Amino acid sequence: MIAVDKQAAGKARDGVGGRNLDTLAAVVRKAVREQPVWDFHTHLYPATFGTPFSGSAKGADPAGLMLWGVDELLTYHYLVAEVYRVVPARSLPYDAFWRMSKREQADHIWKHLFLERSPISEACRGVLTTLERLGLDPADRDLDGYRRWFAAQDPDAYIDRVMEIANVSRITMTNAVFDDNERQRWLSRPQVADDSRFAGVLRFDPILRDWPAAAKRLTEWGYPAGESLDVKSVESGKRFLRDWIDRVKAIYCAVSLPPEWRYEGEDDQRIGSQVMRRIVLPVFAERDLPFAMMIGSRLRVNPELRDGGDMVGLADVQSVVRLCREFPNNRFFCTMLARENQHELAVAARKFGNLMVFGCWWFVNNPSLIDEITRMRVELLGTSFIPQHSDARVLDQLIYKWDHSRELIANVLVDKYADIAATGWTPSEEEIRRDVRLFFHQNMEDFLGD
Ligand code: FIX
Ligand code: ZN
Repeated sequence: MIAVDKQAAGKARDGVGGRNLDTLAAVVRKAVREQPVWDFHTHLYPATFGTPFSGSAKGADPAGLMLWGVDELLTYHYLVAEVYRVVPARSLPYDAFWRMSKREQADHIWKHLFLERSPISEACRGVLTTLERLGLDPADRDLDGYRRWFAAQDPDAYIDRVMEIANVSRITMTNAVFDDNERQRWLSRPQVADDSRFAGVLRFDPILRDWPAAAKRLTEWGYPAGESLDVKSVESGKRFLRDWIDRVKAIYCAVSLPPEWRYEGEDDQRIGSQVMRRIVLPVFAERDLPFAMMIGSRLRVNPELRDGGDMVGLADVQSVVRLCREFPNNRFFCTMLARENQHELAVAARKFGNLMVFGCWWFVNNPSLIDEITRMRVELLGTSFIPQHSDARVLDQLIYKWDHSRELIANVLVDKYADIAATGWTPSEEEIRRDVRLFFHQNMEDFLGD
């Protein structure tokens, strides 16, 4: 038991210091630092999916899906959007930027966001944290020096190195099977993802975002389906999901949905709601697989920025509530992109045990908002949520995404444990480690129902 004298804790909290609270804080920070995390959502791939940058290995694959190294870090779509704030398109037309090599794009971003302005945005700071944690010195500001270091790394071994530094136990992929490049890699090499470091997730956005277009593709792929949801189309849709759940060995299935997405209930005859009710949720209930909904991304408001051109919009939590109520045999993971949706979503999770809130997604994955959202969720949900996912698109990003989030989550937990310690209820180190394991691993594993 950590000896925290109630009075000292009370006094300490009132700001007159308290050696005991320091002890408690040290135990919490150690527990958070040492707990391996099962990363709930990333866009990462093993080297078997090919890599445009082969480092010390042979055989770079320009269309490869494993992204890593300093040039990928610098050309992250967050930074592409940021550089177009300081070098507008009239100075560098978008197509000219996209015609540049990855290295030239990285040079452009390094010059304008790191050298000519202080790299204080979260995405810029992330590059520096990653370099520093890899043992490179950001003070050198020597991009070519950093490149030489990365060029000496073997991609497959480097995955282990990054997972070790970030203390990530398992990486959950996002297998976007409507993406031709990815789908072909699965079809041409079924064991392409046989790598225990990575877990598969079936991502199938078009089926819920645009059924008519999805039905055309399903038909091309041997799943005859029409715009109207006749019995044959429903069966095809279900067969498609079952086949790909098996192919990617999905631990859950996921979509992102626009802010306008609505589910009005069992009488809602709009095509998207019918697809949800008649194809998607029945298959997931049958396969006992949770369904992750990432809601609030308005895609390509500036298509010239490609992945950097998406933005946020206010979404409807009541549609999630209706699904949880109407489908009690389905389990739902949910994260929302808009800051303004976070409170209502956390309250909704208090009402439905089949709803698990996760992560500070994308535009709320910033220190001030991670703190706000995590603090509110602990106050409303205790230890029964998944505080974060990395959403890493570049392998090395695991390092900074978790480094920054662990610190912020620890800050919240230190305050929350101090509050209960002030009452005399002092958690033991084991209890703190148990709670931290819930946040970083067990809640996910339990909700997956493994
Ligand atoms: O829909 C998603 O999974 C989003 O996370 C991505 O599409 C987005 O581009 C991203 O990288 C956010 O961090
Ligand atoms: Zn994502």
